[in-house]
This record gives sequence, structure tokens and C-alpha cells, in this order.
Amino acid sequence: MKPVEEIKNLVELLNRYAREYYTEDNPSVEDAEYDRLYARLEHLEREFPEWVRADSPTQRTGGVVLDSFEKYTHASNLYSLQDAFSLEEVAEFDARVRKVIEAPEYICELKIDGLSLSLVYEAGRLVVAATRGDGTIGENITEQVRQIRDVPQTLPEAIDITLRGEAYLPRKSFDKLNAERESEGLSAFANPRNAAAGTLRQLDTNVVKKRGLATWLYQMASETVLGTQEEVLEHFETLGFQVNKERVFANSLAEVYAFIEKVTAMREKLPYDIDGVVIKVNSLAQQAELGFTVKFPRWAIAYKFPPDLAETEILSVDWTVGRTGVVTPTANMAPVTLAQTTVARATLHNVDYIKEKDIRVGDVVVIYKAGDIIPAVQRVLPEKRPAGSTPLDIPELCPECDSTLVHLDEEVALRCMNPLCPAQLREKVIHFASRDAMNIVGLGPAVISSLFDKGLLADAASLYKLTEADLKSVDGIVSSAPKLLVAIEASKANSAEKVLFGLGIRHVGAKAARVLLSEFHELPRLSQLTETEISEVAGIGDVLAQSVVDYFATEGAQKLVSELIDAGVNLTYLGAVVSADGKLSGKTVVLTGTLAQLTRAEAKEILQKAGANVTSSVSRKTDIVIAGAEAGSKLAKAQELGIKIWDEEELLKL
Ligand code: 3BD
Repeated sequence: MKPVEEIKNLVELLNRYAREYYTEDNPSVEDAEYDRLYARLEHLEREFPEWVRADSPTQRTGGVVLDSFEKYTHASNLYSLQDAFSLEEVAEFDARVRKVIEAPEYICELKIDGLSLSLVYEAGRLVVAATRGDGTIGENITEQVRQIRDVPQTLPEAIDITLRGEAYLPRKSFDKLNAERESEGLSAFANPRNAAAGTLRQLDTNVVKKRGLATWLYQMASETVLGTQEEVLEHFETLGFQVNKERVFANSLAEVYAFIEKVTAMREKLPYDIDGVVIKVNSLAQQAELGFTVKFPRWAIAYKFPPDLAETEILSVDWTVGRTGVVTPTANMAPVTLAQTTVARATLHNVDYIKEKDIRVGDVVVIYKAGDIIPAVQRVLPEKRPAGSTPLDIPELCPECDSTLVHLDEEVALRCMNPLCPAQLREKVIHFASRDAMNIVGLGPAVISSLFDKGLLADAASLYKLTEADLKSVDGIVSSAPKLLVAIEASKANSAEKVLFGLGIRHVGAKAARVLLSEFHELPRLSQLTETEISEVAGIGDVLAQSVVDYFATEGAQKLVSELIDAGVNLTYLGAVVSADGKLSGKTVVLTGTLAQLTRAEAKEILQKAGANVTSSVSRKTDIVIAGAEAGSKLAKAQELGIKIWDEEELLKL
């Protein structure tokens, strides 16, 4: 065989094996055989570099570690899709279509339960992958998507094309991932969709590579000469994209129903999750004729499967106090199986919700999983209500501190206003120790509650006074006490934004905490500033600034901060330690376009080391814009504002 042919065969074989292994979880060869063929391919490619193919597995780049997501404005909006929750609603859709199109031909597709994404190819090369976001602006996840094996990096023709589709995690990969997570003591993902979302949100794209995401493409977002959706799908296939084969034409409502019925029956046997069927008018000309309402295309509808429901009895209601004093009701129910898990508690949201549905103890209720995850009450079955039942008692006093609860006018929440309420104090410490705050591994809600009950903890600062003996007094952590003590001690060195977020100030999320401290550096300094000074920071609004000021105005906050200082907790921002001679000290720099030699993360690191503040949007405050290839609107804006523009070479000189 000629080397050029052998290369072609090897590439096709290796790509097939990779798909079997990662996407179908059904490998047909041993790893060793794969490695042998891969080594052979590498050897041939070294010898004949002119025959290296773009679709060769050797050309797939390694992962990168990014430090944030950039926004991406879609060239054309992603559509929404009208939902039909019953067959009647599908019939109404059909009737509306038939008013305009005499004899429509429909194409029915599975509705994959994944995440929408948009893929942009220029001259046959993948240049951008982005999430849907709000349909107009999504997040740039190009580097993540480069690690999805079934997404071609290059196309057989050097064309410009934008396509849309769904990224999903096959069930087998999902099961494998959760098994691994459980063995590592990590929490399991609730369903494949969440796992896929969590995976695409990984800044370390090596993680994406390992998890085995896959895609189905279903929409052409570029101009096309093709005449039907079916032709579009077939064209996608020839370009090397994955297109779902479970699709049929339907010329009548009866045929649409038959497909829905068939899909309902096979749903559980599919190797991936679906949540319905999408029915589209096949002809693109007819689609154009039907057009759009303000919200949706008139030529498509999504039939959604009814949610899993279960009946059970409400045994009692717990009222729990959160760290901000909000009191939330949760129903305890007779355990039932719902969407493959056993459920014994359901959220009742708030007092208004309970009153509206008139939910009572002793009621038989129908429950479902809101957003497919959180058990919630759909309705009460009044015919099964026991005689003599009375409306649910709404507590007037805080279940933990007995102070009077307040129903503030503008909110639905019931609130305990006592800042010294033990439940609030406990929940605050739980938040302080949690992963996105101080990340004290091993110090979870159960341990903290137990320490509170024993009177060994009062607030975040008292964590740092705990002794090994204190920790050993908690059931079940005798042997891990020394490790836990080390973890508590280690948390003192965290960068200050972790502490700030851990304080649990209203409106101050992890991101705002980072923004604030990257600006003011010292938490004690932040605590002395005025609302005006704080709200001058880009991205910080008045409400947030006021909330910070209000918080630090309290005696409790000042005391807590000084106790944290006494305990030796670091309150300095360590995010980007800048050398004093930083060439770009105090300069605001924006990166745009594609750099040839550096990844975006590398470029950002160089800039930060030089003291620059790297931001994502160009404004009058921007000092320098670094423009790579195909820089677009940001470059244009910089030129318009007369901002200094650098190319990659100038950056490299740093
Ligand atoms: C699928 C829009 C149209 C091109 C608009 C007809 C709303 C999620 O398998 N076709 C599919 C699937 C989704 C689709 C269209 N065909 N739109 C489709 C879709 N086979 N899942 N969707 N989407 C995708 C959405 N997503 C999040 C928030 C709001 N809308």
C-alpha cells in the first residue's frame, strides 16, 4: 500500500476507534492496538509531512487552561422553539401551518437533552464555538469544544459555515463519570445534561477531553442553496458532522403522532437522553414563507414528554433558617420513586406558594422534578384530603431563636431579623467554609452543626480557635481530626477574595468579590470605603456597593474582621501579584482576535505579570488593545477611540 493510502486508512480507523471508545463506550480493539496504530501513523506523518491530514487524530491539539470565559456575540440570533406539552398543542401547530402551506411535509427529529451550541467555521477551519446564552450573546467555548472528539477541526472544503446543534453526554459516559466522582468523594451530577453543562464550563479543557462529550448538529445558520432541512442534515454528514439518524418525514398529523409514540417507546433504550420530539417544516422555502412570531419560528415546534410524576403523602413540614435569615418550608413526604431516584423531601418554596396551592399536612400530592432535579409539588389531590384537615400553620416565630418573623413587603420570603440567631450564625459558617469560599475540605454542614451544638463554634473567626480535641469530640471525625485541623490552618493563606465572598454579604458573589479585591487589594481597606468609591469600579453597581457599605457599618462585621486579622487570616488579594517594575503597571489592556504563537491564557499571564489589568471590553478607560488575526468589533472600536494598538510581536517583547 502507498503511504498516502495507509495514512488515510489509519486516520479513518483511529477516528472510528476513538468514537467507539469515547462516544459509544463500545471499543472494538484493545488500547494497545490503538496505541500501535497511532504510533505507526505518527511515524508515517514524520516521514511524509506533506500528507498529514487535517482530520488526523495527531492534529487535535492538547488541552489548555483558560482563566475565564469571554462573551461571544452570535452573528445571527439563536432561535427559541415553542413547546407543546400535549398532542392537542401539536394539532394546533399543524392547523396553523396548514393555513399557510397547503400540504406541508414535516421532518420529525429527536429533541436531544443537551446544551445548544453554535459552531463557526471560516475557510473550513473551526474558529469559534459558543454557548447559546440568551440567544444573542453566549460564551466563547472554542477551546472546550476543540476537545470534543466528534467535532471536526477542519472541513473537507475551505468553506465558511455556521451550524447549530446540541452537545450532550452519552449515558454510559455519564454513569462512568459519576462512578469515578463518587469514588473520589465528589458529588454526583444529577443528570447527563448537568454533567455536560458542568463539563463545558471547565476552564481546564483537558477535563473536557476525558469526559467524552458528543454532538448532534441540526441547524444551518449560514445562507444556503439547499432546499430542505433533510438536505441540510445530509450536507452536514458529508462535512463530517454527527447528525442524528432517528428522523422521519410526516405528511399528516397521524404520522407525526406515530413518530412521537414510537420515540416514547424507545426513549429509555437510547444511549442518550432526549426530552421530546422537534417537528419542523422540511422545505426551507416554506419555512421562509411561514416566518416568525415575535418569539418563535412558525415552522417548528417541540413536543415535550410529560414530566415524571408521583403521588405521595405530606407527613410534616420543616421550616429552616438560611444564613440571611430567610425561612424556607420543606415538606417531608412518604418516600416514593420519581424519575429513577427515591424522594422523601420537596421544596414548598415560600408562604405564598403554600397558600396558593393550599398545601396541608396529610394531603396526597402529585410531585415532579422542577428543572428535572428539585422535587416540588405540582398539585394537591383534594379528593384524597383527610376529613378535618386544616390549613398549614405558618410560623410566626423563628424556629431556632423564637424572635418574631417578618414578611417584608416587597419579598415573598419570611425572614428572621435577629442577627444573632444561632441558625443564621451556623449557616454563615457553613457558607464561609464552603468550596467557593474558604474551601475547607472536610468541614461540611454536619460537622459545623455538631460543633455549634457543642458550643465550640460561634462565628467564622472562632473556627481558627478550634483544637484537635474539639474536633475529635464530633462523632465520626476522630481519625480525620488532624487533617481537618491542617485544612483549617491552610485556609488562612487563601487570597482575600475568598474571605470576602465567605462573609456572605448580600449581592457579593464570588466574582464580585474578586473584582472588588483586585481593585482595592486589602479587605480592611474595602471595609472603610464609601459607596461612591466602591461603585466606581467597573462592573460594580450601586446596589452592590451600598450592600458592602451597609455590611461593614455593622459592629458585628468590624469585630469579625478584626478577629480574623488576630487569627492570622490573610486579607490581602493574591490573585495577581505584580512586580513593582511592571512595564504595564496600572494599564488596562484588552486582547482580541486570534494570536498565532500564544494562547489567550498565556498572553493574559504575560500581561498580568507586567502589571496590566486585562479586561474584555474596549472603552475609553482602555490603554492598549492587542489585536490578533481576525480581530473584529473590538479592534474597530479601539481605532475609533484612538486607543494604542499592539500586535502579537509587541506583546512578545514583554
Ligand atoms: C434538539 C431551540 C430550530 C432551528 C429553532 C427549529 C431552542 C434549544 O435536539 N431546532 C433539535 C433540537 C433543538 C432544534 C431548532 N432541533 N431549535 C432545536 C432547537 N433537534 N435539542 N432549539 N433551544 C434548541 C433553547 N435552548 C435553551 C434555551 C432556549 N431555547
